[in-house]
Parts: sequence; C-alpha cells; structure tokens
Amino acid sequence: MITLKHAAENLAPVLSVAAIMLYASTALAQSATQTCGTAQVIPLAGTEPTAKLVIDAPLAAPLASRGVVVIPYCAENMRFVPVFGPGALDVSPRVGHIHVTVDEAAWHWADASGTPLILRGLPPGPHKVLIELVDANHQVVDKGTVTFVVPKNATADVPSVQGVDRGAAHP
Ligand SMILES: [Cu+2]
Repeated sequence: MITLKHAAENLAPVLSVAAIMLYASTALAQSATQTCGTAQVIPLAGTEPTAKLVIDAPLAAPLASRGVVVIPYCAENMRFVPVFGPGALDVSPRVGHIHVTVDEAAWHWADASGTPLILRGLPPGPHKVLIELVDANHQVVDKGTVTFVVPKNATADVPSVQGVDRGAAHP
C-alpha cells in the first residue's frame, strides 16, 4: 500500500519536470513570435536605446486565400500607447505609435494599438505600405516599407511578397 508520504515523494519530481517543460515551451513560443523582447515597465536611468521598428512580411495564407494583407510589426525600445503631444516625450520607458501610408497616398493614418495591420479590399496588383515609427509628438524615429502583390484571384493565385525594406536605419 502506498502511503500519502510515499506518493508525494514520487510525485514531486514529476511535477517539477512538468513545471520546467511548461516554462520552456512558453519561453520558446515567445522567442519564436516575439522579436521585440519584453516590455519595459520601470523608468530607465540615463539614455534609452534607440527605438527600432521591426516589420514582418504579410502573412502568406490570408493574402493567398482572401487577398487580406496582415502585416505583423513591433518596436524595440518603444511602447505603443495612445498618448500624444510634446509633454509625452519625457515619458520613460518611451512611448509612441505608427503612421501608415498605403501606395504613396498623400494621407496616412495613425495607430497606437501595436496590433498587426489588416488591410482588406486592396485591388489586385502590386502595393506598397510605408510604416513609420513615430514618437508621441509624431516625429519619425524609424520606418520601413512592405511591398507585396494582391493576387487577381485570391483563391487560386499564390501571393507574391516582394520584400520588406526596413529603411535607412536597417541596411
Ligand atoms: Cu502621429
């Protein structure tokens, strides 16, 4: 007969291994999908590192199947927060947002969500999306361009992602 003490002694190593595996899988998932690291939550002493924009190519599957453009992005050393104006430039850790321009339009929109861009209804053919990482006072600190082709028949054609130009800051 197994006593409660004996069972606990046998169970402890198993639980420890399970806990380590859970931690490892979580860490692995974060490193594979999150390239910008953990968000800073403590005011930084001294000079903050330069903020950088990281852009991925549009997700292939929704572009091919439905012509929907999903562009993941994130920022290093800047948090996306809907706080604006010159007074917010002194916030630490640094905060900002993005400006998005499609096909060299004369206008852009601002987004402080930090969630992937989703563009639906673009006509078939080549397109270009400029993403500018800006500070809280709307000054550009980094930028990149994504070029891609929306297939004529989204259900049949294979998408053509032409590339991601991460701007002068990222040769
Ligand atoms: Cu702005």
